[in-house]
Amino acid sequence: MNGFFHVPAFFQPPEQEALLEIARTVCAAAPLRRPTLTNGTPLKLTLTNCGPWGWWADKDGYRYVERHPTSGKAWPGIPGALLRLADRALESCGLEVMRVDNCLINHYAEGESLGMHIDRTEQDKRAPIVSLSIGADAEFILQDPDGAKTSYIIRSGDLVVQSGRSRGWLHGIKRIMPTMPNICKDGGRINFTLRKVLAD
Ligand code: MD3
Ligand code: FE
Repeated sequence: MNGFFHVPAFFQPPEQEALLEIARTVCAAAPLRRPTLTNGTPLKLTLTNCGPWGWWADKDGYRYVERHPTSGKAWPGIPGALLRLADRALESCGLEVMRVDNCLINHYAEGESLGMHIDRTEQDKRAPIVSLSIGADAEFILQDPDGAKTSYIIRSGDLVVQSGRSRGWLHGIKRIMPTMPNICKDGGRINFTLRKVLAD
């Protein structure tokens, strides 16, 4: 297998509400900001982070930083409930639990998207990535090295885990679909990715 797991309905509405509350709390301390490509083009999503390391992108490149780009404050800690969900997610896929030192929180408003890319900013490029989604449905595209694309509809409560070979594959969010009901009252989608950034 390629190490790609999509688990529909991995977590239920009460936990989805709990993740929404976590996103609100993190955003109050570390507001959502819009990154840019190195050429200055804004990305079609906003993001924030919790944990010792936070992903950020601007004219200086794609990297993990210890401080919020505009407030200059350290990122808030990763809530225990989120770390426990990551453990549960890895166990459910038969993977070893890992030390998580970043949670990237992506917010997609209606009409936003994420172009095809490979996640290679992490020092440890083999550690799995655990992804939890709430809010609107999204079309996710995964492309294998032969160029073959597979499309997945990712819904509120779904888990995606990237490990093994597919960890290094191109992927993106093609579109956010109008979704009712949607616990994100603005009609958007929030994706949490839990990562091990630093190698041991
Ligand atoms: C497949 N986010 O933040 S998460 C990202 O739903 C990102 O917001 C998407 O891609 C989102 O970088 C997808 C699931 C995911 C994460 C990493 C991957 C899928 C992946 C790395 C390689 C292949
Ligand atoms: Fe990615």
